[in-house]
Amino acid sequence: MIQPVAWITSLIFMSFVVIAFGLVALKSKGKRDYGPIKKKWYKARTFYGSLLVILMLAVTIYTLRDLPYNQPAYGEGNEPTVVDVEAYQFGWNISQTEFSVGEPIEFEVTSADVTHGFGIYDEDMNILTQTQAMPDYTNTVYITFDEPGTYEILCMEYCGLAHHLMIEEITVK
Ligand SMILES: [Cu+2]
Repeated sequence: MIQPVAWITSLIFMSFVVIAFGLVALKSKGKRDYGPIKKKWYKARTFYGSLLVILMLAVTIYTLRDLPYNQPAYGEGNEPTVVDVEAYQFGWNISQTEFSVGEPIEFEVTSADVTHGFGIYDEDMNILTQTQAMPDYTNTVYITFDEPGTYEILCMEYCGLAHHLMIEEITVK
């Protein structure tokens, strides 16, 4: 069924192309004065081009005026709980490990030695969010837990022999 349909459709479109070529070939014989047409459409091009530039400029200025985004991630008056996280070989220093459902949290993640990975997993070992823990640098990651439970923080970057021991639990009530 598809084969004949494709064949007929192709034929129809091919005949369109042939007709278009034929028309252009026929028309090309006649002499026309292109001066006025050219002038008219150059004017139109300048007009629409300028309009586009002005429009895009306005849109760009309007959408980028808030950069850099320094407003709070959860909106005004809804400041997240700031939690300091420091990864080290081989463990985590976390300033707070108990949270409430619906509480916006901002993890400020850094490392004391080498690069680690900060990953938060739920009880089924699904990753919820992650960022790199880098020495002399702080990465911010935001999360709001929707469900109570015990969540695990695992290192996501191989960082040495006891990398697999970098496990920390956080509780959400
Ligand atoms: Cu690590």
